[in-house]
Amino acid sequence: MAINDIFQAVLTFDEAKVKELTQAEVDAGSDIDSVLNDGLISAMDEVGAKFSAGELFVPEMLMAAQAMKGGLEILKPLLGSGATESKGTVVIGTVKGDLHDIGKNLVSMMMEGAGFNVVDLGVDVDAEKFVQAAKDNNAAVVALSALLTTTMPAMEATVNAIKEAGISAKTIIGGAPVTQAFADQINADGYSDDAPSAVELARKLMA
Ligand code: B1M
Repeated sequence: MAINDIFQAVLTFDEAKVKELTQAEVDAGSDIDSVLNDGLISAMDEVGAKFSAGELFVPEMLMAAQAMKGGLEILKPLLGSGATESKGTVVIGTVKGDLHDIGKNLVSMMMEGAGFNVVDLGVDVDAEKFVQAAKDNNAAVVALSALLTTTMPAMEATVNAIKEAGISAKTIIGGAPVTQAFADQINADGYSDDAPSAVELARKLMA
């Protein structure tokens, strides 16, 4: 019941309540996997489904992600300690020359909400930094964001650098000017047009 309350609190964007309820579950010694998967992650899955159905929009998705993050911060020290299993590492960033980060942050938060270990490199990230981070963190997926047509070539440079470095991580790309055709052209492993579908894509590529 209390875990369902966490689910509802995320869906009503109530960060304070998510934190309070999550802390109460931790204090009560509840199963962390269940708090994460049935409380926080399923709520974000629901948010993703509502977004895809046109029932929620970007600002609401950001508020839900922020509320989910409140709970995740409480669970984080317990994650990776054997209490629960990470679903794999995603290295994410906005490519070189590009300072737009709202969409990238949303993807990052949704990835975290889905249980992935996320290494967020921020904005204006060059190819070498992506390669190094993918190596250092044994990334399963490297996610690239670009909002400018002028920075799309930096995606190609990054995808090439990752492949040339012999890293097995899958590369996925997104951002307003990016298309599936562009992903095919630069040999990226996948493209998604919004945050929930980026999560689905990462899940598929890691399966
Ligand atoms: Co800029 N900007 N901007 N801007 N900006 C755009 C992108 C632009 C379309 C505006 C316009 O002219 N109509 C235009 C680009 C034109 C083009 O290249 N075709 C533009 C421009 C030109 C510029 C500057 C060059 C302006 C100037 O200085 N002359 C400059 C560039 C700076 C730089 O990056 N070097 C610039 C600067 C800025 C601000 C700093 C002022 C600010 C950014 C603040 C920030 O991000 N912290 C800004 C903003 C806010 C925008 C608009 C208004 C909004 C972008 C946004 O956050 N959207 C934008 C116009 C618009 O889109 N209406 C515009 C909301 C966000 C949730 O959507 O990022 O698309 P989005 O993310 C989506 C999906 O794309 C997807 O998921 C998200 C939703 O679920 N997605 C991914 C994103 N990344 C993904 C990665 C994935 C998967 C999915 O990985 C697998």
